[in-house]
Amino acid sequence: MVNSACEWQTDTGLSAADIEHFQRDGFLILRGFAAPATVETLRGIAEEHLRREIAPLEYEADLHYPGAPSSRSAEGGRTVRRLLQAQGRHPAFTQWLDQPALLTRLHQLLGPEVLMPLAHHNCIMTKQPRFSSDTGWHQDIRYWAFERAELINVWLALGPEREDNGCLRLIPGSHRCQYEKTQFDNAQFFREDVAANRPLLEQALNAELEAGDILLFHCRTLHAATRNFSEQTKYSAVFTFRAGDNRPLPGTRSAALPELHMP
Ligand SMILES: O=C(O)CCC(=O)C(=O)O
Repeated sequence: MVNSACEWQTDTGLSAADIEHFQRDGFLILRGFAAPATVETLRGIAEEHLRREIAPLEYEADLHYPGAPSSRSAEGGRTVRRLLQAQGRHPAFTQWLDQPALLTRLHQLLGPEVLMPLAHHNCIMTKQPRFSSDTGWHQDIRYWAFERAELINVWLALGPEREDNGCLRLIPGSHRCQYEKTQFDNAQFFREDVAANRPLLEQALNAELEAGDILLFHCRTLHAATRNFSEQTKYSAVFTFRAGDNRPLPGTRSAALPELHMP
């Protein structure tokens, strides 16, 4: 697990070692990246939108993952998994995304032209006690369609993320592996019952985060998470980015919404 001491007050960009870590492991944690005031603002918006059930929303019941209520009308059926289209919910999200410290690092990893697709992630994960679910091992690119499988997710913790509240688990280096179709099930989850997958699964690490930490991870990096066993909702704001020359394939879901051109 990478623990880069990256103070939000001073901007030195990613070091060569950070970049090498990201390229090798397919993820990188930058500690204390968002200022406490930013976290407080974004979290406050998320709490209010969750309380008022402001659409667009994804409900746990819609996905049928293990632990999720069986339908929206079942007990806990209105448990929200994600507040969708986060960037459009409040100007504070644009402010968070537009800050030079983040842009500098994205340019270091993606090159001179960086875009943020509004069609993928662009959400606040709201992992709630009691009715949240387990997300199996997967690569985010599984349902995305771009010229190259080379997008980068930025996951901002808006509170502590631990094993007991369902922090992300990631497999270092899994973004560089080549896979057979048989290693995945029909829903593109990496199968835990396949012997050939075990050596990789045994390398999984917990991405434990504090509020304000960010986790950058590659869209091919295998990751998973359990449901939230704690008493508090876990909030995380998640966005994805691509290089200018890695366009969405026409006619796909990835091309269905506009994209933000990042400065
Ligand atoms: O927090 C979780 O349960 C996993 C979320 C995730 O992996 C995803 O949305 O791609």
